[in-house]
This record gives sequence, structure tokens and C-alpha cells, in this order.
Amino acid sequence: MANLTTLGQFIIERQADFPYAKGELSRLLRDIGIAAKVVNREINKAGLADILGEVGTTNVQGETQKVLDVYANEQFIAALSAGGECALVVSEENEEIVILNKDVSKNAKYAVAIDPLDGSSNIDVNVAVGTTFSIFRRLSKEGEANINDILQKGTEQVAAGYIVYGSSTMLVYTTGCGVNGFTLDPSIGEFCLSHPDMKIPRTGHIYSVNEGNYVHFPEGVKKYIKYCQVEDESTNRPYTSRYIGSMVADLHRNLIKGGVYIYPTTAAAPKGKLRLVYECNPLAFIIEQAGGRATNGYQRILEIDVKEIHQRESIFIGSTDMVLKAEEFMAEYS
Ligand code: AHM
Ligand code: MG
Repeated sequence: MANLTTLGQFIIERQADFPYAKGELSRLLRDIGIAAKVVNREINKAGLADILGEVGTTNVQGETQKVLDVYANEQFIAALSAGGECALVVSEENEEIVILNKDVSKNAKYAVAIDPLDGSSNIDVNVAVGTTFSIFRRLSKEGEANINDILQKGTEQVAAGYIVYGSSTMLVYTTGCGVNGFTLDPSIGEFCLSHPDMKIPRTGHIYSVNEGNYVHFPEGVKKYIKYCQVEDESTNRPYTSRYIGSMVADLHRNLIKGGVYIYPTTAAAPKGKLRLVYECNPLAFIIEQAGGRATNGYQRILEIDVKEIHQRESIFIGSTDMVLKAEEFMAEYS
């Protein structure tokens, strides 16, 4: 126990790393950590408690919501509201922006985008799911927050992270000064620093893509997949294919082991499936801070113009050399 650093301690110790070191961002991150623990507790009870199954309502993307999606959404928004630092939330589960802390005396300075429970189709089969979050300093200086506060490019994020609810539960975040990972110790109910200064290997041999969609992929992606499968000793090919169907879990594995995750355009998702604001941007910030690369095959994810809160984008993210190789195929064939 001697060298244990909890998330709370770490955030305070590293406050000087924050662009605005007044403690507000620290409190916001702490609030997210608290909500993560509550959501984790419910996820671990899934199957025991009568909480599994569909609510019956559909979210903005027309997908049926599961009870835990709704629960996680409520928990994160409640924590952000109670903390007082967050003026606006965008969530995958809410069609419109959610305005919080209207009381001007609170002077809430941040806008947060979340996917409260990503990969939720995996819950009822006991497979890892995740939360992603992206934090911006709001642009409007006073009064009620507005949508422009969140329609900022990914480069403007002041912090971002994810929680992976897997064989253990981890919270990984960045404030632009590297990436640190914390594992939840259920015996003391604290996230403890377990993965300091995470770096993604420059290259790897894992590729993660839903190959069932192969026929609908752009030619460049098809050619890259074939490249991954060709035998070549000098580059350690053929690579290994790993696809969980929970982006956070796929990305977390690739961050540690080295690899690339691709969700390109398909016939069903002509602009890509994943959402720029609360899925691609936070994960791109993390991966870049860990030394990796994240693009849409042509352009850096963090520099893409954000026009609407549920905007979709294709994504190529992971070990720098692997993403660069995939981009070469995109440039040549797509
Ligand atoms: P969701 O936000 O509805 O859960 O969708 C996002 C998820 C990602 O976590 C995952 O990588 C991807 O969708 C899987 O999609 P597919 O089943 O089309 O491969
Ligand atoms: Mg999602």
C-alpha cells in the first residue's frame, strides 16, 4: 500500500499541468471518477439485478436503449451537474445539448461531451464496455452556455479520457501532458495509478476492424486489410485480427500492445459510424498524447471541423506506423 496513488491525489498533485490551474478542472475530473465508480457498480450487477434489457425507447441514432445506457447517462450528468463546474453536456443518449448550472453565481466554465456507455450491445453477453469523455473550456464567458461551447475542434480539448469496464475497471485520461491510467481497486473503492505515462508502441501486429463489412469498405481499407494478412517476416506479418466491438476496449488493448483500430465508411454508415464529438475526439487526444496517430484516413481527427453534436466520422487510430501505412493505401486506392 506504501506507494499507492489514488486518482484524487494524482489530480491534485498534477494540477499545475492543467491549462487553467484553479482547481475547477480537477473537480470536474474527480466528479467523472465518482460517476464511473457508480456506473461500474451497476455494470457488475448486470444479470443479477433486474436491470438488463431494453428500455424500449430509442436514442437519436435510432438504436434501442438498454437500461444501463440510460442509467450511466443519468449518473454522469448528475455528477457533472452536482459538481458545479460543467455548464453544458453533450451525450450520445441526448438528442439536444443539456444545459447545467444555469445559476451564474456558479460560473461553470466547462463543456463536456460523453458517450456514457459505449459498446452497450456487449453488456448482456458479459463483454467489456466503456465510457468516453471530452472536456472543453466553454467559449461563452457568461450567461447560459450554448451549442458553440461544444462545437470546438478536438485540438481545443483541455482534457479527455475513457473508462473501460473490463476484467478490471480502468480510467485513463490526459490533460495534454501525457496519459495516465488508473485501475479501480474494489476493496478500497479507489482508482489507483497503475499505468503511469502510457505510451503506445510505434508499431504493432494487431488490426481491429469489423471485417464483416469488408465488401462495403473503401478500396484503400480493403487493400490495407490484405496487406495485414500477407506473410512477411521482416514486418512480422500476417498480423493478428482482434475485434471486440467495444471501441474503448479495442483501443485500450491496442494502446498497451500496439495495433490499429479502423472504422471506415460503409454502405450502412456512409460517413462512418463513430461520433466525432464524444467518441473520436477524446480517443484521438489520448492516442496522440500516448505517441500514436488518429486520422480519418486523410486528415487528423483533432483538426476536423465540428458542425453538429452527433456528427459521424471514419477513424484510423493507433500505432503511428500502422496508421501511416493504412493512410498510404487510402491515398493510393480511395
Ligand atoms: P455504440 O456507441 O452504439 O455502442 O456504437 C459504437 C460501437 C463501438 O464501440 C464499436 O467499436 C462499434 O460500435 C462496433 O460497431 P459494429 O458492430 O458495426 O462493428
Ligand atoms: Mg458509442
